[in-house]
Amino acid sequence: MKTNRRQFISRSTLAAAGAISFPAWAKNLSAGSKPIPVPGNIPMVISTWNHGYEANEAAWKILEKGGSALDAVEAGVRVPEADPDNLSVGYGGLPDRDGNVTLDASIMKGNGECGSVTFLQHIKHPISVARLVMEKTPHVMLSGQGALQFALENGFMKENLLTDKARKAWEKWLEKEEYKPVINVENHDTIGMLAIDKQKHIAGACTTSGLAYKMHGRVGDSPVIGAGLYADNEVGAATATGMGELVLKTLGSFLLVELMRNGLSPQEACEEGIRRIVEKIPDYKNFQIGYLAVNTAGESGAYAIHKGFNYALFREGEFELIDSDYYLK
Ligand code: SD4
Repeated sequence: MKTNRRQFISRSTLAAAGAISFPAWAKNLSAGSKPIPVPGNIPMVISTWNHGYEANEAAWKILEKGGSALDAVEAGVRVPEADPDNLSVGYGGLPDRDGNVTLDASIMKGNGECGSVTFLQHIKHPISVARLVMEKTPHVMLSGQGALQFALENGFMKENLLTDKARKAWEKWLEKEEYKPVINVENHDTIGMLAIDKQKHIAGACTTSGLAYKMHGRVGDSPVIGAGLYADNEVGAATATGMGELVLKTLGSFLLVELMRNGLSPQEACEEGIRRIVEKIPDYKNFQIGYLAVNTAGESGAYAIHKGFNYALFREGEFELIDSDYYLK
């Protein structure tokens, strides 16, 4: 799939034929109080990068049947998690500098329930462990050995996640041992996914093997609720990809949702989130960050520091891979 062009795949002529009716709930919204939904905007799912397209396909199957946003985002991000050719999520992810694949993931419902795992090893689907943390424990976050123990107790299999491809890449890296994140390349492909279901519930998921060749024990933004992911049924949701330290320093996803709560559109919120990084972080030019946001009306926004961030957007009659706008022109 090409990254540099918009793809339109029309799956439905219903919208064109006027067969989609304006949702009943939308009629109750008064102008000015909340965004007026565009007919057909919901259900919808949006996610980061090229691999978001295949992930959205899995999520969409659930959403179009009336399934929950939570089930959709979990099923969606499991696709890149299981893909051995994806060097930045789950199985096949590039290891830390000591050769360990360590995973971070979070999941959140718009009612505020959330769960996450950090620094988890040997489990192919950290997002499903994060969901169980949310559903079965009194906690939000489990880390490292404890997260692994919890996963094993709940029937997950212990696996070797370091593929030959990732091991070879790491061995090549060891020749120079130079730690330099490359903008938009191999270590910036976390999947962050946001969905709204037919019942207007919002959910998000974010999962990653983190930065390639990071220090052992490093945890990024993706499993930190409010940093890599945030969702609120009353406002919308946001997710982040890129150099997690910048997102952590500005608590990016929570910031975006609060900006939307204060009246900004998803696009304006993403731009303001990037502007915050630009203002606060002197060497921001050396790093890429991509933000995605949606509001309750199913409107979406995206913005990045550098050129090269793209995302997949699915809603009825609209299935696209889109290049994001960016700050450094
Ligand atoms: C991290 N934000 O661990 C993640 C990496 C990422 O695309 O987004 N890669 O910092």
